[in-house]
Amino acid sequence: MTDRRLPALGVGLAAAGMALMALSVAFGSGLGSPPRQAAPWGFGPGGMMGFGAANVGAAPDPGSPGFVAGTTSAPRVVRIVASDALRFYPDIVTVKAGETITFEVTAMGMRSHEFMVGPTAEVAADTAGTPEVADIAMMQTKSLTYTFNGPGPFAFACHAPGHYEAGMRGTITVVG
Ligand SMILES: [Cu+2]
Repeated sequence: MTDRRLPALGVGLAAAGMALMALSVAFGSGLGSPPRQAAPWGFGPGGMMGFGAANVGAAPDPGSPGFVAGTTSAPRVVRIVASDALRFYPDIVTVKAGETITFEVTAMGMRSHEFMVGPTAEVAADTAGTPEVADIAMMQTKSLTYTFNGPGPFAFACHAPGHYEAGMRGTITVVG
């Protein structure tokens, strides 16, 4: 598999981008968030970089204009793409201390994935009882809601066989 990683990455990103456009159309007006003026990723030169860094969530991050902290009764939605290249986009999510986040995780490609979130050590060890959604199949979206109490550190990961080892993980940055 290693020798196929690079071409697979390009194809996976292109497919993910196109599918994200469809997602944006489908969900762009949901949840009372401000309407998007434009897709936050690009297809032109540098598009891959822009895509990787883009906030594909439905709502502004902490520190951004319009940010509203998620609560247990009204979680903030963060959308995560799980790619065939065994990566999450974005792979860094910023939350406010104490925030409740609903992760909407889409398997953008042929592979099935899992999404686990919680304290970094437990996520790294795949500890039983750590919040997780499993068997996110091709083009399927599953949701997981989690409240980030305490200073962390927190992380998320896919523990489908071989995926974590290949680097399919992300970090949560908690801000005060
Ligand atoms: Cu995976």
